[in-house]
Amino acid sequence: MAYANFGPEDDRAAAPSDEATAELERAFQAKVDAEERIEPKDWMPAAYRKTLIRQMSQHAHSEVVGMLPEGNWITRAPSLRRKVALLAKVQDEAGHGLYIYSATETLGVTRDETIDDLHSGKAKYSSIFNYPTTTWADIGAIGWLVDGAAIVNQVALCRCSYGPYARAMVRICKEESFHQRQGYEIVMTLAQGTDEQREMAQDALDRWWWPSLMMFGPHDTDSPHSQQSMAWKIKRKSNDELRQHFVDMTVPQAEYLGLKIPDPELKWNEERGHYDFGEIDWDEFYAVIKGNGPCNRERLRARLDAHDDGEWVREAATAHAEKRRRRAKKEVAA
Ligand code: BYC
Repeated sequence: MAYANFGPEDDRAAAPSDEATAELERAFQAKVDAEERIEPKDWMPAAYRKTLIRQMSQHAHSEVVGMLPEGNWITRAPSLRRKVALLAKVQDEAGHGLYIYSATETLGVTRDETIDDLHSGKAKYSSIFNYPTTTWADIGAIGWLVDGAAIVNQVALCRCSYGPYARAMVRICKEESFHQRQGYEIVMTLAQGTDEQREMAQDALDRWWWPSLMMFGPHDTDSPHSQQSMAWKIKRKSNDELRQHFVDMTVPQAEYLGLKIPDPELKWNEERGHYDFGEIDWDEFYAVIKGNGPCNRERLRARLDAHDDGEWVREAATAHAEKRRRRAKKEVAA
């Protein structure tokens, strides 16, 4: 169901004159510049709506696909306490996906449409979830680094100009901060453990560091959407600014753990007041987002199977809703 009573097609159907459209666009931009939120029933440029549908649906897909690498370890968590925390975290990610799918529906697309785009490979999801979780230390590294990077990105999105997205981010960030701490605590326990455990923690950091930096997207100079999204205040900080913030925040955390970030060029730059760091392997990034990462096929297969397996639930829910609707109609008639 779409909440808004207009969609991308209706923008065209309404077809105001060029002059009227220019005036609407001016008023829209003035509202954005005045830091007022755009709400679902407000007029918005078709391209703003399209950008939000793209980014928000891809964000929702990331939350849902993001359950898979960690879900892989629920049955093998090393203690009951770890299992309970991991289960809660993975369930939170499902909830995040659902809030963001709902927020995306306020833009006039249905959940079925956005999910079809994921299943057909048209819509992306975050590159990070195409890497395998081969040891328990990876669960720590995901919480610490992946949720850590997600928080940096999402705190900025709490001030996004589109109301439903910004509001969804507030709760999501609170939950992500629990996720980040549970991950950091796992890595800390390993880093303070036996030699073998310390090696596991270092190995996980070695494998997850660079993919975590890739989560922020291409350099600003290579990011086709950034300029417009910043002008519309969908994005508040650029990809490179957020990446730098993440590096600055995470290096002292690694130092505290006694772990080494796998980047020989990493160095504090007194003049800039930031860490300098090495270049990301952009060939790897683009291969992963084009569907050729280590686990892309496996992840999509798992989502397609889950969708097929859930067919009976959707059918039963629809039949139940239909029965209730018919019963309510009969009661009104009686
Ligand atoms: N992976 O012009 P750009 C979580 C694409 S889940 C894949 O900079 P934009 C969690 C980009 O889509 C939270 N694709 O784009 C869950 C675009 O392609 P399209 C995940 C990427 O949108 C479970 C093209 O590259 N967070 O926390 O202005 C367990 C050009 O890029 C990536 C979000 O989804 C990437 N890393 O900026 C644990 C955040 N980077 O769409 C944790 C919401 C770029 O034209 N999204 N691309 O085909 C955003 O903030 C922005 O969309 C991005 C990219 C910063 C990611």
